Amino acid sequence: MTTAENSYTEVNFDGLVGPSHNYSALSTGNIASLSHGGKASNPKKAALQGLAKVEFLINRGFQQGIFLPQERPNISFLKSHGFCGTDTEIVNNVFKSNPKLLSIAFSASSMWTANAATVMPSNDSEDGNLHFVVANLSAKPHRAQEAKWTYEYLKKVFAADCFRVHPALNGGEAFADEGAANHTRLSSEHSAPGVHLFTFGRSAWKDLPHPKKFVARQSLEASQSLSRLGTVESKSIFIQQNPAAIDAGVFHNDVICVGNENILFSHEKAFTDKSRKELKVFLKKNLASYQWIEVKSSDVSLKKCVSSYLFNSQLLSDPQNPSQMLLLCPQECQEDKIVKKYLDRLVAKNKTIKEWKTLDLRQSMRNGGGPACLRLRVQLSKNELKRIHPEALLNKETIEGLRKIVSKNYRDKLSVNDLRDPQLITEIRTALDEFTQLLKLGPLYDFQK
Ligand code: SUG
Repeated sequence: MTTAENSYTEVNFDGLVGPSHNYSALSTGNIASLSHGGKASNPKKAALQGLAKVEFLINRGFQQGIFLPQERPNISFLKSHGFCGTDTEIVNNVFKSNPKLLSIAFSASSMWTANAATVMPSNDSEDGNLHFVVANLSAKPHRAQEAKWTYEYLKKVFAADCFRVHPALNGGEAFADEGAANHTRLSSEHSAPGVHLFTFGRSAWKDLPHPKKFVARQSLEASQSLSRLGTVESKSIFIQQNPAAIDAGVFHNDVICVGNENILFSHEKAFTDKSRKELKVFLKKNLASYQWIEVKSSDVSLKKCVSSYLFNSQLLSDPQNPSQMLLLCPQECQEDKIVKKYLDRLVAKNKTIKEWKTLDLRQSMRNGGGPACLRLRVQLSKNELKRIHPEALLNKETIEGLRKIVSKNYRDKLSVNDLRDPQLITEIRTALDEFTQLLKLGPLYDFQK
């Protein structure tokens, strides 16, 4: 039975878009990233769009937390590749010798906090702790550099002894892990014990079907280690992404599947046939009641799923009316007639998902990051909620403060060539310094130490 003391809430921790947000085409397999490479970005707009999402959710009664942007350029990363001198000299030399390396060092990709870690809550874990396993993101160099800072940030925010923050998995490519983007928790309600769906794209050692065009990021072996570390093995299933979906641009499972409480919303082509069958049996056996809404290709094609990011929506239990859910979608879903028609039909006939809304997150979408990519979900009991670093939770005032800092310090135009401008480093550091002062979370960055 759920009482006030053992009730759980979901807090979404959004990644604040950093001042170096740009389009560098760093992510093969991610169609939006590749197709926008070289275009000018608007970091100010990107961060304001993200904050507008957070504000929208707070106004609707949801709890929100924040991940501040990571320090960029990552000078220590560049030094580890043999560059030396002052920061300006390093940036200039890298730009001349290997501009891709400079793009990596400036990447603002830590905004997509669905890839920060995998979260396994205390109502599911055998040891009764809330577990975070930081994602190693080892499939892409610009993302792999995020893990170290993410670990430190999580340790700071979730410092109490009821939280277990595990460092990223060791073992390189064989254990490549992309965090919560390939993990779905289902339960009859947030407070009830749940089951864990771990999705992988390949195996390091097993001979499994694999995509032909792109390389799958998450390994089965990594997913197994996550479940072990979170002590949720007895409630876990490991399901394989459909290689054809990966080839169509589904580089993370959250591009084609989202779950919340007892609803699983996915496309019929999300998983291999074998995994789809196993999942059916698993859900039947482990959940008293659930609804699996599977969208057919004849209703929405794989291609349209990727271009509209229909499944990268946030499926949220409405705090005002917990038996109902809201689907928060990117603007692109409104603009696609077929997707819009599907969503209108869904909310008209579904008894739980009663509303869909859209937000403009185009700056992030152009790099392949929709609403669900921008947030890490954390299920917290009432007691655990009291024990997290309070400054990492947002309210209207702190959102306004962040907005002011963004408006004052962020550029409204940034192209890859601008990354060598020495003034950019100063602007970035000023913004990061002001964020940490506002939220009293510092020191967080090397330049502050
Ligand atoms: O890892 N894009 C990210 C998008 C991550 C989306 N996250 C989830 N689906 N949860 C990625 O591919 C593009 C960066 C660039 O090209 O500059 C990028 O990293």
